[in-house]
Amino acid sequence: MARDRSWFLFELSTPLSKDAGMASFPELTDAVAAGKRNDTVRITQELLAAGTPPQEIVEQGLVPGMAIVGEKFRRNEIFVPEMLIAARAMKEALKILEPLLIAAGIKPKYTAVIGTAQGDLHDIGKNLVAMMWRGANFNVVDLGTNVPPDRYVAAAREHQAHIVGISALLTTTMPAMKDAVVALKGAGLAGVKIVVGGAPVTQDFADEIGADGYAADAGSAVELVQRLVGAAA
Ligand code: B1M
Repeated sequence: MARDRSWFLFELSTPLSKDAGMASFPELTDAVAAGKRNDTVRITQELLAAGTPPQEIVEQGLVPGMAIVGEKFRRNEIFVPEMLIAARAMKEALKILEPLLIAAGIKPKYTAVIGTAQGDLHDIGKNLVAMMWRGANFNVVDLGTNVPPDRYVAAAREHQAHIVGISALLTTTMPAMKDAVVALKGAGLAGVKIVVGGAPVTQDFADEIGADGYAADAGSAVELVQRLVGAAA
């Protein structure tokens, strides 16, 4: 479903500063969405030098940039390479901001655990989803591939996760996805939402195994988890 972007257009036409030429959030958002690494770093540094709090730079500059990337990816307007380039730009800015955020004791509000189902070694799609969740300012704990059900449960408990994501690329590992969902539901972890995805997975299968959500691609996976935790824009 297309989201109302009128707020974003407003932001685009509203510079932060009255001083012509000063860095603004919309400029930063544009730079990330276009994967312009040097511009992203420069604007981030300029915003910091102007006294902008790092958290605002993340939430109002970088995250909206990755949201645009996710939406374009979902609509097949851009593809994996563009997405990776944008993520690289965001990562460079985060390298500058993360120490400042940590020093200020600021952490992402939501945590997501993600991994590929037991028996399955495919991780390209899972990594893209993890990257987009990070881009949406989730703390992401990546368990890697071939993850047995009890590891999802242990990690969800240890990290007090809001989301557990399970990816599967093989029809033969879809039953392991179901086992993980059953284990997570049986563990009685309050408030944890389970989301699934991967090429052979469908909404029907997700419903059948009792998952809380299904996403067909990394862009939709962001909207899904934001909706599930109640953080949707
Ligand atoms: Co494999 N492989 N592979 N493989 N492999 C497939 C999946 C296959 C379709 C190829 C084919 O036969 N045409 C086939 C599966 C058939 C089936 O079960 N239906 C297959 C097979 C059979 C196998 C082996 C069994 C081959 C063999 O050894 N005989 C073997 C299994 C190994 C194992 O896992 N135990 C195997 C091995 C491998 C490699 C190791 C060589 C390599 C994986 C490398 C890696 O991941 N690090 C590999 C690859 C690369 C592929 C293909 C070519 C590409 C998969 C991929 O990365 N796609 C694939 C054929 C194909 O798809 N064309 C194939 C790109 C990626 C961006 O898309 O992963 O779908 P995808 O992720 C998307 C969405 O699905 C979604 O978002 C992503 C981004 O939009 N998504 C989620 C994914 N996870 C999500 C989670 C979410 C939400 C959305 O929420 C949590």
